[in-house]
Amino acid sequence: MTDFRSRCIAPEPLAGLFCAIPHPTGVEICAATGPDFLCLDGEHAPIDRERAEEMIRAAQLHRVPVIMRVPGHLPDSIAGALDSGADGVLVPRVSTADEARAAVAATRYPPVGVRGVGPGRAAGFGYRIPDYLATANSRILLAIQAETPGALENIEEISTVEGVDVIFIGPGDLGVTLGALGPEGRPKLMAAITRITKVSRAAGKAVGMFCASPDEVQGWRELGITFFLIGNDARHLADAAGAAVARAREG
Ligand code: 3PY
Repeated sequence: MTDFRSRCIAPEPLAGLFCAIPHPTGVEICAATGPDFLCLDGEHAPIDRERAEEMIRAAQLHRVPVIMRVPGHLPDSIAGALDSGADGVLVPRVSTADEARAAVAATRYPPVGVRGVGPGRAAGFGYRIPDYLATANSRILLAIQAETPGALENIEEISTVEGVDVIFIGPGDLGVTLGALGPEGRPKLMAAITRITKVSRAAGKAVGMFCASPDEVQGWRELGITFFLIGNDARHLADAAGAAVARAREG
């Protein structure tokens, strides 16, 4: 079976979900629906290290690849997710090539990077360290988020950083940081997304996008985007619950 990182790089179209409910049950419910991957939201949801490990375990029970959005690009933000067994990380707010290179280094063992060796869950709690060390550098996915004016300006340099696999666009943050909000801001936001996508694809990187709704996917695919995160578990639950109650009240 082709590993998850190879499928992302190919790039194969992939549909994933954010998991923001900080509990393994939410992950199991999402995993049971058969997404291509899950992404635990360690940037915006209250997921501590121990809970992240339980959530990763829940995804793996269903053989669904799982990555974690970490709080930043430095090793102390990234090590815990990988040692807990995540298949990769999504790193927010990468605005320069130096920050992208720091993220690459944090996800790779020496001599390529600076990741520290630990007998964590990923390495069978020490039992499988040699196997894990031999394969981790080539298996771990690194997706970085382009969501700031700096990323837009520096995308030529960022997209050529070796070891970055996916450039993931955060349209919410990009819109806010560019001051491109609402219908009036749409042309500016679209121009920014188009530039990031075209430059990144020309550099051979896969491009990802957050979509609040699956209806957005087709349009982005036509632009060359393949790696999608469609909403999050909390929002899907709220939408379904809200719709059920409204429907019941209609009689
Ligand atoms: C954004 O839209 O800015 C995101 O980061 C999606 O989670």
